[in-house]
Amino acid sequence: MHKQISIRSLLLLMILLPVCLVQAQPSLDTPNAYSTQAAGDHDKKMDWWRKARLGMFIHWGVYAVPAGAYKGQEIGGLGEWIMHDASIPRREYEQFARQFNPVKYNPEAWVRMAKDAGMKYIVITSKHHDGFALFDSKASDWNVVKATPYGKDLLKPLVEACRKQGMKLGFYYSQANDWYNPGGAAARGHWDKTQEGSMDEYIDKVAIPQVREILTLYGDVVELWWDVPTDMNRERADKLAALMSLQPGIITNDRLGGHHDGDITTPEQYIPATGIAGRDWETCMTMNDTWGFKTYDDNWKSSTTLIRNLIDIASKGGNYLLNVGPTAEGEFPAPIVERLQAIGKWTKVNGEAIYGTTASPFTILPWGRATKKVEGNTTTLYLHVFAWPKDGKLLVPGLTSKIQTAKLLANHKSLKIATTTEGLVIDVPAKAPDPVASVIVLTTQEPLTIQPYVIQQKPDGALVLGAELANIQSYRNEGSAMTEGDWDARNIGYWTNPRCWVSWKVNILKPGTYTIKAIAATPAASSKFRIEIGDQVLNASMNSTGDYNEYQEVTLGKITIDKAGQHTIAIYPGEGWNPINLRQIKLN
Ligand code: FHN
Repeated sequence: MHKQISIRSLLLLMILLPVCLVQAQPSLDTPNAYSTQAAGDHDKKMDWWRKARLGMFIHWGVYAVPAGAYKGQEIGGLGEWIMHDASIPRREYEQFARQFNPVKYNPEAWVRMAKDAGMKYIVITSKHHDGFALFDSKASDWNVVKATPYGKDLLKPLVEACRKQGMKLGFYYSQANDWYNPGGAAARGHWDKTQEGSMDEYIDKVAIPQVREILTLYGDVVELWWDVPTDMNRERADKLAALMSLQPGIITNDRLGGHHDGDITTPEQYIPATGIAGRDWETCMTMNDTWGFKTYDDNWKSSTTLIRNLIDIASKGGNYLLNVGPTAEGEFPAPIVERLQAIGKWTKVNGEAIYGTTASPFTILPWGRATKKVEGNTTTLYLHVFAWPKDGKLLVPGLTSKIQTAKLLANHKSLKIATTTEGLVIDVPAKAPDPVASVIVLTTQEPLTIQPYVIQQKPDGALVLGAELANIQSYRNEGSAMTEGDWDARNIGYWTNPRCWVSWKVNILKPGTYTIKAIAATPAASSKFRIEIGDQVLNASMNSTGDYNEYQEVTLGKITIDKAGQHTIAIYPGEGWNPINLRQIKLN
């Protein structure tokens, strides 16, 4: 499992926070791309993207040559940040370009692999923070044609392959951070005199012409993926935003800076707990721990995790932009190919339950996720079952609408159903059709009625409140509480915002005084929070467990519940709160 939050993500949050504040009070005098469009036009523009659900991100550049090592030393962090992280002088970094010769580059094969995985669009880094352009730029010689032995534009054949295979293509462009072209920004300042210059000049002479190039030389560009708005004041951002008129229908993200919030919000390396209300959003994520290729990063997420992430994201109404970091020779590393194939195998059978669906109507499903489609007066619910029931009965808690049909998506076999006071019970075969996620399709002509999920106290008095059963109150883009990790070991993580809180609805059979324990982790010296049940409040705290991944059982104190029946148990950050990963609360 990956770390809860990296320093870099924190930096990004800090950079984005002012953007969020501006978003709360949109400026009316200077329109942004989103606000200039009528709602109907905007929906039309977003239509293909909302149906797509899965895309491929490609981070490729000169950094694939050092591939994470410099002067014989492994440089920690992200592969594409090596120039910055190892403070490599410009002249030395240029040597890597002289070795960048991707003779095995086969864009036809790349697009085929994306397509076979079920991906509907590709976004490639036309220029990353090292300033190196993958295209034949007239604005800077620091590009693949002029600075490498390969000498050919890398975007052109990709555009061609996408056109042939019906794949949509978008470009990532690092508009502010540029560690090569003079005047470009750098997160912790320049380390080489030759980087220095005027940022306004850099914007006018490099960024603007280059963005114009990528928007005019390559046909339809579906997405402009800005990244990291360091020092992007309103004036600089406005100039770049104005270029979007070169590609009517282009979708932009929220990372340009200035007052531009774009069309989509882009959680990085995490899945928001409850989606992002009122916004289109796209989680971008690596398959291991780096975007750009590193020879020694073997911390691969399993195919199961990636497929379940896709389902989780679709169930919250978002898109998944999954990253590939090709080698300097132009190949996808074998673990990536293997994962793309596994994703493709699953989407081939179950794509109907992903593409063109909308978010789940359920807040909590103890065994997996759901997606939905509405056509005319028919609602189709797709139940993605991760934890297949051992007793052959799948309870869909709280679902009381009359269901017309129930079948397995994999083989279209009908399933027997019964409506009970607890919800819909589906008779399922003993063995899951797919151990990763099996999809059951329900249809109804009735409006959906779903009762809230209530956790029942066990006959022995124990009450287990798992992360997967929590109602999570999180806030868009400000850091949020969310469940993450493997299905059987999930936690509420990224709980960086003290305004976020979590709760569980429970049914107490036996009133009494209970000891509350948590399974949790935090690297902070301590963290303080409040547990509330009705008017009972327990001020609790935990000490450091050493790391976000080091879970310990901690006793938090006692609380009295004096009445049987339904209660809400909530946890709020208190004075002295520090982020924690919370896997479980238990009352005994
Ligand atoms: O710094 C970059 C990073 O290298 C990578 O490109 C990611 C992808 O979303 N964006 C930035 C960090 O937010």
